[in-house]
Order: sequence, then C-alpha cells, then structure tokens
Amino acid sequence: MEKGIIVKGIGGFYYIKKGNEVFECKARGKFRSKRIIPLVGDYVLFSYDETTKQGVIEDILDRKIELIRPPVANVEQAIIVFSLKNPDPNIKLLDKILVMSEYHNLELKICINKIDLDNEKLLYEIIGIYKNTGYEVILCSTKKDIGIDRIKEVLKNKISVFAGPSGVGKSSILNKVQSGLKLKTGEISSKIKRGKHTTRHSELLQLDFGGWVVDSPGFTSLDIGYIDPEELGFLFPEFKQYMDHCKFTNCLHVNEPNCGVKNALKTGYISKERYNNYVDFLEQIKEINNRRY
Ligand SMILES: Nc1nc2c(ncn2[C@@H]2O[C@H](COP(=O)(O)OP(=O)(O)OP(=O)(O)O)[C@@H](O)[C@H]2O)c(=O)[nH]1
Ligand SMILES: [Mg+2]
Ligand SMILES: [Zn+2]
Repeated sequence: MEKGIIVKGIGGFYYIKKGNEVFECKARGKFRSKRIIPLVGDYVLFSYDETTKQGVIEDILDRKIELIRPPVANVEQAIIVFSLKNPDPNIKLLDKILVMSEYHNLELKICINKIDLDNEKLLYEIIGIYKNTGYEVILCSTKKDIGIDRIKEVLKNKISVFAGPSGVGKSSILNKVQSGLKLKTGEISSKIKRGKHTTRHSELLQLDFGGWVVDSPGFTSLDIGYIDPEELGFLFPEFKQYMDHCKFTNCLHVNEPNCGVKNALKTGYISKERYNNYVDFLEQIKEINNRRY
C-alpha cells in the first residue's frame, strides 16, 4: 500500500498526491457505512492498479483537525480573507470564523484584500477593532502587489487554509503567491457586488517555497452550535486576561455584576463590535442548545 495526501475530492473521486504524482481513487465502502467522509488534507493509505488505473483509499490516518467549513483536515493555520470593498467586509462573519478557528486551536491571520479600492475610513475602523486581539491584519492588493510577500512568509512551511466569502480574492492572492497555479478567478456581480462562487472545490496546493495551502470555496454562513456557552469567552483572546476579574467563575459577561469583560469594554480595551458579536454568538449557541435538549 502507498501513503499519500488527499489534495482534492470531486463527485466521489479523490485525488491523492504522493511525491510529484497524483492518483485518482475511490473510497472503500466501509467509510460510507461508518459515515466517514475523506477530506482534503487527510493522509491516507491507498492501493493503485497501474493496468486499470484504478485506485482505492484503504485507510485514513489519524486526523489532527477536522473543519466542517471549509471541509479540510489537518490544517495548522487559517488565513481569513475579506475585502475592503466589493464585497464589503462582514465583521460578524469574520469574528465567527475566528471563533471557529480558535476552537480548533489554529494559528490565525486576518487578511484584508483589495486595499487599492478606496475605503480608508473603514480600513482604520477594522484595524481598530482588532488592535488588542493579537491577530495580525495583513493588508493586501493583488492589483497593486501589496502584502503578497508577507502572505508568502506566513504560509512558508505550514499547512494553511484560505477561508472567507466568495469574491474577496482568495484564489487571486494564491495565484500571486505562486506563479503557475492558474486558479480560476471570477468577476464580482455588478449589481450586488458579490462573488459568484468561482472556486467550487477545496484544493490542497503544494508551495514551491515550502508548505501547503488549501484554496476553498467562499461561504457566508457558519454553524458554531457545538461550542459550549462557557467556553465562548475563551475564544476571544483579548477577553481572557479580564475574565480573571469576573466575580463569578462561570460568568458569561452579559448580565452578571462585577464582570471584568464588561469593565474592559467600558474602558475601551475590548472593542464594542467584538463584544456585541460575542453576545450575539452566545445567544445563537444557547438557542441551538435549547433546541437540542
Ligand atoms: N480591485 C481589486 N480586485 C481584486 C483584488 N484581488 C482580486 N480582485 C478581483 O476580485 C474578483 C474575485 O476574485 P477571486 O480570486 O475569484 O475571489 P475568491 O475569493 O477566490 O472567490 P470564490 O472562489 O468565489 O470564493 C476578481 O474579479 C478579481 O480580479 C484586488 O486586490 N483588488
Ligand atoms: Mg476562489
Ligand atoms: Zn464576566
């Protein structure tokens, strides 16, 4: 048996890279009966018949991480991409993706693309919101070649995923990061200024300068109902030091008195936008939990 990594999956076929070769394989029926879906990023054992050119995934090796959206396994880092304009950034979705990634202990970078499109006031607002989070905000423009070198540095020798809405320029950035990729990129709809879901399947790409990166289809909704309400605050890194000052150890930082997080909100160390999103996510999580039990 051979060992390889799944780089793409389309219509029941999986493309497995071993060295410089890619093998087309199907998955054994046992995975379906166990409800295991092979994911891009999975390390697998497979057999391949050279005469019939047919391959079969025999086993999936232990997954370190499994993301539902985008559906990938074993990534170490997420680069969360939004654009300054066309489409406008959705800070709530950005925070939700950050929370999901924190839950999975991923290293995180925020990338604001299309900074050639003038929206300076908003840009400073976004930088302000994330100032105390510890997250690096990488400013990019594929049109003006800004930020690409920094993206290359953060991708080097890691397994990363590009995540974000459709049309923000994920595939465009990756085409700049490595020449020869020729990823398809799409126009923005002229009326509603949204992407047209050009990338249809997640694909794991090997980088010449070291490392792997997954280009994934854009998305606009994300379920975080699996997170425990009491855990949510810990997924906002700038909340953590203030949570020690909460009177109650199980404080949810909404209605409780003597709350360290709410005090830090008053002094402006925690941003209003981040806090409001926290409260909103907490409501969503509680609602989902209520429905479940
Ligand atoms: N003005 C400007 N336009 C950009 C920039 N980067 C990408 N675009 C344009 O944005 C559009 C969408 O780019 P894509 O790379 O297809 O976006 P995507 O995030 O991969 O979208 P999906 O695959 O649909 O998720 C294209 O028309 C690009 O030319 C940029 O820095 N500035
Ligand atoms: Mg794309
Ligand atoms: Zn509190």
